[in-house]
Amino acid sequence: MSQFLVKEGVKNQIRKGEKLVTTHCCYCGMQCGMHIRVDEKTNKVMGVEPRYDWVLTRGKMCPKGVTAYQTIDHPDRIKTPLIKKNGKFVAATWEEALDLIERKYKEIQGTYGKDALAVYGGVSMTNEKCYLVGKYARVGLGTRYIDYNGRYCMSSAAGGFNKTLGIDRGSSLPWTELEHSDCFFMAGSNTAECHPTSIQWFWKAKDKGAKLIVADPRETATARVADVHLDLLPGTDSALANGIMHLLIKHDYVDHEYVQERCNNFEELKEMTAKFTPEYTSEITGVTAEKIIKAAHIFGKSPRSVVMFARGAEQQTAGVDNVSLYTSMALLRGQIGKFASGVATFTGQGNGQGGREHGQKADLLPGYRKLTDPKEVEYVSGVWGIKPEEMPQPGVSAYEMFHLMEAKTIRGLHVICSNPVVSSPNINYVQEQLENLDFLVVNDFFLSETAELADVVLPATTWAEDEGTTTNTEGRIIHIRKVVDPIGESKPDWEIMSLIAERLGKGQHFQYNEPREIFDELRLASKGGKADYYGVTYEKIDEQDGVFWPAPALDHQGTPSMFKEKFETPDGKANLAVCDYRGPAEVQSKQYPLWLTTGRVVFHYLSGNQTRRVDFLKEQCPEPFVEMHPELASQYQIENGERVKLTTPRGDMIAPVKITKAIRKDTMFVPYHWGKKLAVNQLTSPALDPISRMPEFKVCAVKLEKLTK
Ligand SMILES: Nc1nc2c(c(=O)[nH]1)N[C@H]1C(S)=C(S)[C@@H](COP(=O)(O)OP(=O)(O)OC[C@H]3O[C@@H](n4cnc5c(=O)[nH]c(N)nc54)[C@H](O)[C@@H]3O)O[C@H]1N2
Ligand SMILES: Nc1nc2c(c(=O)[nH]1)N[C@H]1C(S)=C(S)[C@@H](COP(=O)(O)OP(=O)(O)OC[C@H]3O[C@@H](n4cnc5c(=O)[nH]c(N)nc54)[C@H](O)[C@@H]3O)O[C@H]1N2
Ligand code: SF4
Ligand SMILES: [Mo]
Repeated sequence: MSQFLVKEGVKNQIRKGEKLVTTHCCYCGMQCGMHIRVDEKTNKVMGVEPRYDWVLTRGKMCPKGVTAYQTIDHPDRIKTPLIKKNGKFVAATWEEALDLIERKYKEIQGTYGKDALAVYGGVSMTNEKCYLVGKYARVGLGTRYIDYNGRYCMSSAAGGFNKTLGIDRGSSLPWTELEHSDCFFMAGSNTAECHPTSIQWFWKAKDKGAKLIVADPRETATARVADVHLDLLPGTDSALANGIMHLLIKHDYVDHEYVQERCNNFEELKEMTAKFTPEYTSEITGVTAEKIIKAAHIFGKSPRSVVMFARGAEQQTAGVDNVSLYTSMALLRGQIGKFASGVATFTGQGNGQGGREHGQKADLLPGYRKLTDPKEVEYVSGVWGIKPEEMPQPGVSAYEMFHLMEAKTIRGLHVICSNPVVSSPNINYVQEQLENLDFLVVNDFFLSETAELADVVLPATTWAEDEGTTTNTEGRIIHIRKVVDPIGESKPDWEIMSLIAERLGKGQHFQYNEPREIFDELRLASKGGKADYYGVTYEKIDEQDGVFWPAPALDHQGTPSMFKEKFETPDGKANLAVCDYRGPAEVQSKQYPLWLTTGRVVFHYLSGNQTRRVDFLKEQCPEPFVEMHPELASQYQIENGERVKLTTPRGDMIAPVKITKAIRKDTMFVPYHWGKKLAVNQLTSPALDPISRMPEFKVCAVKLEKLTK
């Protein structure tokens, strides 16, 4: 096996009468290695074993991962297509469901044009499926309107990386190098709860003396063990990063040779950061000047540092600026392109990296090819067997599609692998738009809040019922293996899309017998693009236990470390970010005097449609809560556990209070894993980053009320 494979001396047990199928967890971007235990006689899933010899996660898994197998044959699984009749779902055959979809799609497109249908994808699917969603929209339906749930997740990281480094690969280094780093600067990442199995690498480094700096309005479990916790006001990351860079320049921690040879804009950056003195930075961020200075010295002195961030810094209207500025901190120190140093975002969903490379985005084709570039369009048209002029134009971002539904530009929607009526901002508005559609189709394996609104629900398979690949948070492409046959009459999404395309007369473009054939087409479609998968084959993935993209040729082993020689910008140099501080879109007022931020807990995953059905996870965390500081609670005479009301101009919710000193006094935190009246997204702001079109999930102004008994 490969040089990356590490054995820790622990062997997985194989029990009599069982087989182990080697695969990866279906949830977050860590993609922990696991074996699923299957009864050889009945072919039923029995349980799970963490995989000790998987190089990145080494036998570690979190509570979601070890219970994920329980969702495979769960009693709530949708086992047949469902058609809504008189407001109620009725079980239907595939023929009936496809007949109806064909009729309605033809009717809508016949009357209002091709673009009246839209597709809303997701990245809990394999690369093969994600790739096909883009092709299904553009070739199968012929619509320009396609976007996906990663818009709410990785889009600001993508925007910032493209701007500074010229390519959107979530990590510049393989994470197995992290144990050799000297300093981690982590902004807006609740690492211990959201990427739990990555923690082992930080601890390994810490045991050898590495320093940890955490920027988060809350004292998360990770912030608690940090050398400096920068407890910033939500939405002020750009000021903080500018402030740190001011000090890196002032104390001459800059790697001048590197900056001179490999970066643009240093003088402009110096000018911009001049005003971000510790005092001015402290005024904006609410972090004391002492802490900012301490952090800058630790970071500045570390020979091998890694700047890392997650949605806390990215889900803001200044998300792209924040990513660009934090990345620039690493550039000033000359860290990107060196061993055990660099920059990385924590990828959210299991295939959050791969799923954004292959054409689910409104303006991108496979391999990160641009829909606005005629040459790129010509190339992909060739692979897809269509004429370049048949390729639809770029569409709009996920949230902006709801505006087009309101305007009746979009009249039919196919949601594949997302639950937007829970996960979008301002969901009372979103629900209204989904209810007003002429026709809504949802592919899911559990009846989500969004599926409840559908006219037709198509039973998809879980990750364990199909083969494919995903690309983890490092950029490593890995193999997801089929464990059992599809449950009930469910079908993998690629098959469902192919069946519908066939009905619409596009069957010749969707002739696949198995996922490998789709992967081979993806390899070709991405060949020569930025995210080049041409040299990646299933065989190579198995041989090497993962392949890092880009791998542009069949004899190429992949690229674990990026930017060693040059950046992917036109001139090969990185662009240092010159961005002033821009505050959040919403300001506090007398009516809405506090800040609300939102995020996750370790026991639930995203909209909760999967994890809320697992008894153990439900028991650990049955409902949302409002985290607040004891001083804020006492100001409002609120006690721990008491139910309070939160209101913004968009909606309100009632939830119990969790009093903790581990949060700023002016900020409250609510996890977002529940729907309907328990959904915090009734409150959140739909203001978008101007470049990435990412909503500002992490900051809005809110009113807190004690309920009269
Ligand atoms: N348990 C669990 N793990 C998950 C997921 C899950 O749902 N549950 N989802 C996966 C996915 S898709 C994603 S995207 C990732 C998300 O992973 P994270 O981004 O780590 O998770 P969040 O809870 O969204 O936000 C992280 C932190 O940002 C902080 N924060 C809030 N506002 C700000 C701000 O203005 N600036 C800064 N610097 N910090 C701020 C919050 O206090 C929070 O601690 O997790 C992945 N892993
Ligand atoms: N307030 C607030 N809102 C947020 C965030 C936040 O931090 N705060 N974070 C945002 C982020 S980072 C994200 S990633 C989004 C996620 O938002 P969503 O995309 O809504 O999240 P999921 O719950 O993963 O929805 C996926 C749905 O598809 C189903 N599913 C899973 N795998 C498959 C498959 O292979 N095929 C099909 N057909 N279905 C499948 C699941 O059952 C589930 O119903 O939420 C965003 N919303
Ligand atoms: S949710 Fe993430 S950390 Fe937990 S087991 Fe799955 S991949 Fe690993
Ligand atoms: Mo995400």
